[in-house]
Amino acid sequence: MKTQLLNNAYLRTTSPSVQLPEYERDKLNIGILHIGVGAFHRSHQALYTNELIEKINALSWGICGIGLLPADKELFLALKKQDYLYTVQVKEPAETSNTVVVGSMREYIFGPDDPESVFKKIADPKVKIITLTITEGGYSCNQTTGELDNKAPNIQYDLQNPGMPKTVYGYLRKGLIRRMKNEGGPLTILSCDNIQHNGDMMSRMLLSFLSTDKPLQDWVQENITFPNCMVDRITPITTPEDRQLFYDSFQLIDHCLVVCESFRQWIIEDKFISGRPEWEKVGVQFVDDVGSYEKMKLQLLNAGHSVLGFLGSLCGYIYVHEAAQDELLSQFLKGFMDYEVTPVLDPVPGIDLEKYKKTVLERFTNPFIKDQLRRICLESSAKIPKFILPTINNQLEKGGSLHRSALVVAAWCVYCMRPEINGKKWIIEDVMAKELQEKALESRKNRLAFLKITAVFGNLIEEERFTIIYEQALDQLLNSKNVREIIAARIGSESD
Ligand code: CS2
Repeated sequence: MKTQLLNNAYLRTTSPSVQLPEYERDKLNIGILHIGVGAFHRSHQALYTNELIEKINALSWGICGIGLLPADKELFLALKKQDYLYTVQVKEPAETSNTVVVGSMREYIFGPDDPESVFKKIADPKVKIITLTITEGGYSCNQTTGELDNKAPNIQYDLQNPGMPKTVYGYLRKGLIRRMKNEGGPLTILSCDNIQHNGDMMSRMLLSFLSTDKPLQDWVQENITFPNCMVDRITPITTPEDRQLFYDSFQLIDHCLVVCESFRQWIIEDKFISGRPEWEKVGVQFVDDVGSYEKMKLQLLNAGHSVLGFLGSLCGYIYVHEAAQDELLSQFLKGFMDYEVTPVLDPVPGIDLEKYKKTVLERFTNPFIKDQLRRICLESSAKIPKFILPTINNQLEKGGSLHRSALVVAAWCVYCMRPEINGKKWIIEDVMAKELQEKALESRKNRLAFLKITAVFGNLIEEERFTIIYEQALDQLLNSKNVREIIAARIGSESD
């Protein structure tokens, strides 16, 4: 069989080895701009949209991808060579695995090389929705005040240099000014990041960024809606081995391959001011208030990931499934979910929490996706405030258990201290790496030093009930050679 690069020419092949889009892709109009085309967007929203276009010929909802970061260039060039086609490979046991080529992304603009085209697209009346996956840290929200971090260098830059922006807010400002002037019509901005009330957060940050431009601010308030939504699908970093395996199976080269689990969920508040795709036809749930679903997912699944990320790494594991299959770690995680998270969750309509937790634990043990603990731990300075701190703060208010959360934070501190592990240099992949490492190292002498990072922990250091348990946990981790013993001691019961 002849080998080939996945591209438009391949769509015309008479004997494709994978499932191809059957709709007329050249008739697809751009109705959605997506900022931040990472693996998750491609395994989730773009795939749902692909299925919808396939199912009901929804040709007005094609996606234009947008990259704003210099690091996005590599993917942009690879996608461009493939006419923006890529494959999603669901990795599960044979009966649930499947492989499909996604055609919903018709275009891609790389902002740093061509900002003008980004502004133009934002102003285009045919565009009705802008979706975002810009990561938890991408919103530049100050953890202590909950407001836009005006002091962040890129925000400062964009506030002072409106011509050539660097941040999502700078791009939006220029594009929206044009949309307002050209009467491009209302628009929905849909954040798809793992943040509680992600839509509200986006709206608050954007309006604050626009505070010196009253007419635009007013226009945004009247013409843009920001639904909250909960997104879920575990999507590891694609590795060269994944691509090789794909090639070996299908004789097709795809530099933009995405691998993921079969589970997926997307729950959205139905507040689309300018119309929306009928995503409910492909399994998306629309609700009036997504708050309790978001909270459940962030504080159980995402936080659960972080628990395995730090403790699993300290135990020497590389992959999530290895850590999740370790009886000791899974018991600890179960206790964390049952005794520390569950008591602070709100009732979640239509969801059996016990079942949900069981499914999360099962998903973590999936060995086929080879999800990396490294992926989980990266950029934790933006994740912990969203995934674990709400639980700690709620438990402080309620006088509930904190032993496990405190150990997790202490484990993160130790994780940030390590100069090397198994002879390999330990790299903290985090925009705050320097500060994290400095404060972690300082903790050897002053046990509470790590908690002084207010950008992450807010005022947690003032909460004595937490700091006493945390100090104890850190002490134990630093003085013992056996992490497992310390974890075992904290499995305990509800009453601790
Ligand atoms: C993970 C998430 O980044 C993380 O720490 O918890 O990427 C997680 O895999 C997704 O949110 C799953 O929906």
